Amino acid sequence: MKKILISAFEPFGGSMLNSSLLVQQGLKSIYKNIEVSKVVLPVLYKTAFDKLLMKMDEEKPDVVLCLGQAGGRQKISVERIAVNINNGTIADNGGKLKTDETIMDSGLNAYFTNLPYRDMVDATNDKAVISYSAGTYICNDIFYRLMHHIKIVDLNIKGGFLHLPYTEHFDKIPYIDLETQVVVVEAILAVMGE
Ligand code: PCA
Repeated sequence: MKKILISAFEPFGGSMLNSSLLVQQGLKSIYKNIEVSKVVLPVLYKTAFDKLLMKMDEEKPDVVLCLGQAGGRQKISVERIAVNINNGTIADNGGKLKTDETIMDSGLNAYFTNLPYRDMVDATNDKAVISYSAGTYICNDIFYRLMHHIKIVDLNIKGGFLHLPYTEHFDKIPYIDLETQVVVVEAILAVMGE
C-alpha cells in the first residue's frame, strides 16, 4: 500500500473557487494499492509549505502530490521543474507581493520532480502534458520548498506538482470539467500504485 498525501490550495486572487480544491474533494481515500490523505493549504508564501510539512510529519507519506490551479491552461500540467524565484503578479492572500526574490538563498536554482512524470502523462489519454514552468508564485514556491526539503533531509519520498485548468467556462478561457479532471488525476495516481 502506497501512502499519497494530496494537497490543494484555497481560492486566491479574488476568486471564490480553486479547481485544485474541487478536484481534491472529488478524490476517494482508498484506491487500488493507494491510501490517500489530504491537506488544504492557504495561498501564503512559506506558511503553505509549513502546513504541508506538518501534515507530512503526521502522515509519513511515500508520495506528496501538490495540486494548484492554473487558470488559462488547456490541459492538466505535470510540472517537471521548480525554480528558486518568487515573482508574483499579484499578492498572496496575506497581501504579500514578491518581486524578483529568491525562495532560498542557499538553495539550488531549480529542482526537478522525482515522480515518473512521463508515465503519468502517458496514463491520461492526452488530457495532460509535461510542463516546464510552474510559474513564479505560490505553487512554484511550495513545489520548490518540497523538493528542497526532500533533498536536504534526504527523505525517501517522491514529490511533484499538478497544475489544473479551470473546471468551468469563463468567457473563452479553456477549461476541463470537474468530473474529467478527477478521472485524469485518478489515472495519474494509479501510476504511483503500480
Ligand atoms: N495557483 C496559484 C497559487 C495557488 C493556486 O492554486 C499558482 O499557480 O501559483
